[in-house]
Amino acid sequence: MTEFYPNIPKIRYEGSKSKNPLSFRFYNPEEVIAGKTMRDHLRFAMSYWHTMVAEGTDIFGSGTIDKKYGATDPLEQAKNKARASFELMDKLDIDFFCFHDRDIAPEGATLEESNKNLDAIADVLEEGMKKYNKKLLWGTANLFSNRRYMNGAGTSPNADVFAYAAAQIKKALEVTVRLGGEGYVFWGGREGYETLLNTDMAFEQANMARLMRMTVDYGRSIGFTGDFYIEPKPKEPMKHQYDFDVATVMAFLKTYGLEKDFKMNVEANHATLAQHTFQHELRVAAINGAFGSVDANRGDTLLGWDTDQFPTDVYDSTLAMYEIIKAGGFTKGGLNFDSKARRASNAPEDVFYSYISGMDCFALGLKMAYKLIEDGRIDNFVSDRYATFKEGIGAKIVAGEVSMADLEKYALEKGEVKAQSGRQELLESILNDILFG
Ligand code: XUL
Ligand code: CO
Repeated sequence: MTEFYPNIPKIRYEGSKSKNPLSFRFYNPEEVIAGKTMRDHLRFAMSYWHTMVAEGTDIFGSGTIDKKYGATDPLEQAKNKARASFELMDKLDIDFFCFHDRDIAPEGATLEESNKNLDAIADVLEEGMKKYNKKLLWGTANLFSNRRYMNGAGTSPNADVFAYAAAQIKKALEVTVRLGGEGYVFWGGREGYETLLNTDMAFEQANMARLMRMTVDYGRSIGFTGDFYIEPKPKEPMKHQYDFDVATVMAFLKTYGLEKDFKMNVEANHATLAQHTFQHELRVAAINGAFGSVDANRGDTLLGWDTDQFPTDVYDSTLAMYEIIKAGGFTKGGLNFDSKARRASNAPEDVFYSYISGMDCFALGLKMAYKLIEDGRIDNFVSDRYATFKEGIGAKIVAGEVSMADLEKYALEKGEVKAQSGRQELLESILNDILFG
C-alpha cells in the first residue's frame, strides 16, 4: 500500500520534557481527567478541506502545497486523498473528520455525475473508517464555491438555485448518514448580502428557514439521529452574513421555530471577526442551551479576515475549555481544527507540526480549565458577586415578588448603595497563578 507521509512516524505522547517535534508533549489520549480520557473530552477532528484539499492559494498567489496525492485524474486524486486522510488521522491519533461534499469528491458536469462521484468516494471513506476505526463528526454541503451560488443558496433570489442547493444538501445528508455522521452543519457562506439596494432581507431569511426545516425533516425521515448545527460568521465572503453571531442566530431560530432543531458550531476566528471573544460565543451558546460543537482555530488581531490559523494560545484554549466543561462537555460535537498551515509552511511535515501544536494547545487548555474549576476562586468570586440576590430584597426580585413601587420604597429607605469592586485585575492575576503557579 502506498504511504503518503513516509517520513512521518505515528505521533505519540512523550511528555513535556520531550524535544521531539513529532511527539505530543501535553496530549496524552488515554490520560483520565475528571473521570474521562482526554480523547473523549476533546474529540479532535480533522478538517478535510484545509488538510487534504487546500493548496495554499491566496488572492495574490497560486498554490504552494502539493495536494495531488500522486494522481492526475480527478476521481483517482479524490480516492488517493481519502486514503491519505486515514494515514494522516492514524498517525496523528485523531478519531474524527469533517467534510464538505465537494472536498471529498469532484463536482461533475451534472448533478447526477457529482452524486455518482460522491458515492464512489463514500465507498473509499467507508472502507477506511472501518479499517482505521475513524468516525465522521459532521458533514456539510459546499453551497458557496460554484458560481451558481454567487447570490446565495438558501437565500438566493432565484428559485432554481434554491432547488439546486436543496438537492445538494439532500445528497450530502445521505452521505453523512451512510457514514454514520454525528452532525450536519449549515455554514451560511453566501447567505447574506452585499447591498440592500437589491435585497429583500425578510424574504431571504424566511426562505433560509424553509430550507432548514426541510433539511431537518428529511434528515430525520432517513434516520439521521445526529445534531444539526449552524456555524455563525459575521462576514466573508459576504459583506453581511445573516448568521452574524450566536445571539443573532438564536433570534433567527426562535423567529422561525427552529430552536429545538439546531445547536451551534462555534468557530474561534468567526467569534473574533464578530468583535467577540471565542469565550463569549461559547457562553452565549451555552446559556441558550445551544452549545454543540467547535471549530478550533485562531485569527490574527492585526488582520481583519478569517486566517484559520492553528490555535496556540493557551489562555484562549483554557477559557474555551472552561466554557465547554461548564456547558456539560461535548456529546455529539467535538473540536474540529478548521485550521490550516500558512501557505509558506508547505512541506508535508508542516501539517503534522500544525496539528500537534493545536492538539497540545487544547490538551493544556483542558488541564488548565479543570485546575481553574478545582481551584474554585474564580467560580466563588462570581457566585459571591451576586450574593445580594440570594436573600432579602434581591431574593424577592428574583422570585418576582416585588413591584416598582416596592423597590422605590426600599431604595428611599436604604439610601446610597455601596459600589462593589469587580476585581478584574485580581482575577486576572489569579488566572496566571493557576496557569503558572
Ligand atoms: C468558513 C468555515 C467553513 C465551515 C464549514 O469560514 O468555517 O469551513 O466550517 O462550511
Ligand atoms: Co468553520
